[in-house]
Amino acid sequence: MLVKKVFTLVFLRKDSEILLGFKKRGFGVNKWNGFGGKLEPNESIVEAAARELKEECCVDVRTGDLKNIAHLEFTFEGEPTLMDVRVFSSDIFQGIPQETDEMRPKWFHCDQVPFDDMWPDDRIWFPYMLKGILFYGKFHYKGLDTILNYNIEELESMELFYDRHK
Ligand code: 8OG
Repeated sequence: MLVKKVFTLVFLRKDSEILLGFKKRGFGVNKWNGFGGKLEPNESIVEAAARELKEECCVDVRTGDLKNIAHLEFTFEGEPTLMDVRVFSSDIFQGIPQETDEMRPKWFHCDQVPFDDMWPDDRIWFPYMLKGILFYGKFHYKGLDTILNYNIEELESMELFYDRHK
């Protein structure tokens, strides 16, 4: 039996750029990624997404301006945890990204995403996100560097996907 843990992941977009943060500590340290983390008690997923964005790079976003664009699942060989990552995007936000204890934010042109310094799965699914295709991605890892297998399913709607996966 896998124990599911839910995480959020937010990408801000501006013109042809995407905001990434260089993780300074914890899980995924020294990698560029979107902003996110675990839910707090009594918090909805989208509330957690907005809170984590604020905590990690000092930018405010209204929950109604966060668009759920993907569902990712990560499993690790020999480990009982399933990481359930809800991915959001927004081009409406308030404030200028600031460095915090956890993240150093930087805007990247969408053609210059630093995949060599990111999770190995990101180079597989970013193209879907950057083309605006909704998707469900599953990745099975051995350790933290090797993808043993994966699958990506394009989705017509996230609502229909979650209806199916209730
Ligand atoms: O709270 P913490 O910072 O540990 O949360 C982990 C964050 O990293 C969360 O936003 C989900 C995200 N994340 C993973 N695995 C992967 C991955 O393989 N690729 C990307 N882009 N993000 C990931 O946990």
